[in-house]
Amino acid sequence: MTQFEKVSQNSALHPKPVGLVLQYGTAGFRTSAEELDHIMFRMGLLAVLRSKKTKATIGVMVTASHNPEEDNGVKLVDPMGEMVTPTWEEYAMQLANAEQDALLTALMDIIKKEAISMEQEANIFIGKDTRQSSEKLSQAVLEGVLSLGGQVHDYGVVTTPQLHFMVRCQNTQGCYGSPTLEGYYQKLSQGFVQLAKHAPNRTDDQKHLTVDGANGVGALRLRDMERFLQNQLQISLFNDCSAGKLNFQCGADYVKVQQKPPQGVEMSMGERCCSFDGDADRIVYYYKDSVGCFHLLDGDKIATLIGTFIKDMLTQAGLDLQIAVVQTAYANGSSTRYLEDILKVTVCCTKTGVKHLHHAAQEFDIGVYFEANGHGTVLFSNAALEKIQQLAQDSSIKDEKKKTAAQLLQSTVNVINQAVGDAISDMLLVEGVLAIQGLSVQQWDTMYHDLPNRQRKIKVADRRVITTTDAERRAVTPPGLQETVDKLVKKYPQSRAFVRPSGTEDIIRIYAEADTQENADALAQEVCLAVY
Ligand code: NG1
Ligand code: ZN
Repeated sequence: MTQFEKVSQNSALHPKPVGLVLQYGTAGFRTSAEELDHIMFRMGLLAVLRSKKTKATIGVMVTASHNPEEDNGVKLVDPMGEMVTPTWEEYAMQLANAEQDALLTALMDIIKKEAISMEQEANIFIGKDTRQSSEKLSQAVLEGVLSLGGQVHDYGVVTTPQLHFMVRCQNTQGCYGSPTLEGYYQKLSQGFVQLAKHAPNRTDDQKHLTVDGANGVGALRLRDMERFLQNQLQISLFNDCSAGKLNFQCGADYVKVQQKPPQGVEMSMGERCCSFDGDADRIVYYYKDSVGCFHLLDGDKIATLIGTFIKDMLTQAGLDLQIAVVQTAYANGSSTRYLEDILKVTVCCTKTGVKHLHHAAQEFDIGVYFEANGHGTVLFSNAALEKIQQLAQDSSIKDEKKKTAAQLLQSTVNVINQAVGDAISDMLLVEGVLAIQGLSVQQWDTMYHDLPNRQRKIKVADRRVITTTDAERRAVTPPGLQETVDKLVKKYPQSRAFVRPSGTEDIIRIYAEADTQENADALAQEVCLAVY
């Protein structure tokens, strides 16, 4: 049997429902788990082609992140651990949406367009989250890969950022780390322990952190990692997968959107808490103040903390490297103002979706990028990495402050997962920075005050009727919508609002911020009415 006959035969075991059309959105394919079997098999096929084309290992992650347990999804991971390039998102859709009898033609078409040599070997890394459907769906990916003669390493249940990390390690011949869970835990924890050494006299309270694992994979893998942290962090883990439902009334997305604490977490006053999302690529922090009032420290606050720390260290180390913070339209207006006016760093705004932020961050020596929802990381250019490493290893430096700053920068580099936003890695960096700077969560919170804001979503027949420009901050169609939003915004002090179609769900999202919560809510409500 030829390879293609095998594909044809096996694909019949993963039939596509006639007429079903799915989009490769911001986070890959994502929908009800029941609709995904054929998609998984076909993404296995596509991963093989991508691997042959790039002559590198490609990742396939099965997850629907913060979405409900009943959903699932899949995305491809490119050789350096980034999201797959846009042309290949198109191929993903061609392959996924080809009717059963047209699958081989669609496959051949990609092979021809990309001039892929089928002789080339292919290596695929597969990972999955804890969803019940993930087991069977990742098996379908595996069958797709094997049908087209690819080799597979199945990492089983890992966080999304762990799979990205493995792919990057594998394709950089170990320069980035070792492509194993052990390698991941070792690299990140060593970076963190080095940071923590610069804050020697912390009390147990200061070392204590409450973590909401969203009943997902992040909880499991954080448990594995604890033994590497040398008691520098004392974690109380809740929503740890033992009983509750994934993402249900817990997790980073719930906390950020609802602006309230997750269920199932014991929080005492003033205590530092954080929530991961369902695949542990997002994190938000929060605490309850002395009168029981809830305070959220989201991706913007994390970016600001990290940006400030790195800038300080660069100054102390005497390193002239350009640092920028990349945000989206969802970034709180106060954070943007703080970064530009007080911290005086370059701030860029891109479209929603990590790939856009990642791309923009690559333009700088050091690019800190975070979505307000807590997805983000820091990218260092090769030149920046070299300068930091050289300085950190330079034994001729006599200036202690300079030497320490260089070493702290080097440890910061080690703790960061540069492949993609990573809740565990971001948590360790935040914990390290707070420790070094001797900051409590309340002190961190006072860096700037968030403008009250409200996010809403509405179902519409076709979300594509709304198109946007200016990093999604202005609506181009339907005609008249933006003018109405502009008029509404004028009614409220310090306000801002925008409307955009979601890239991951069949909905329209509305965002509003203003001087008071009442005004932010009222503005969001009025904008919702304008969209209907
Ligand atoms: P959409 O559905 O396009 O808004 C959501 C998040 C993004 C990003 C992606 C991928 C918000 C408002 N949007 O995108 O930031 O994280 O999911 O998971 O949080
Ligand atoms: Zn996620």
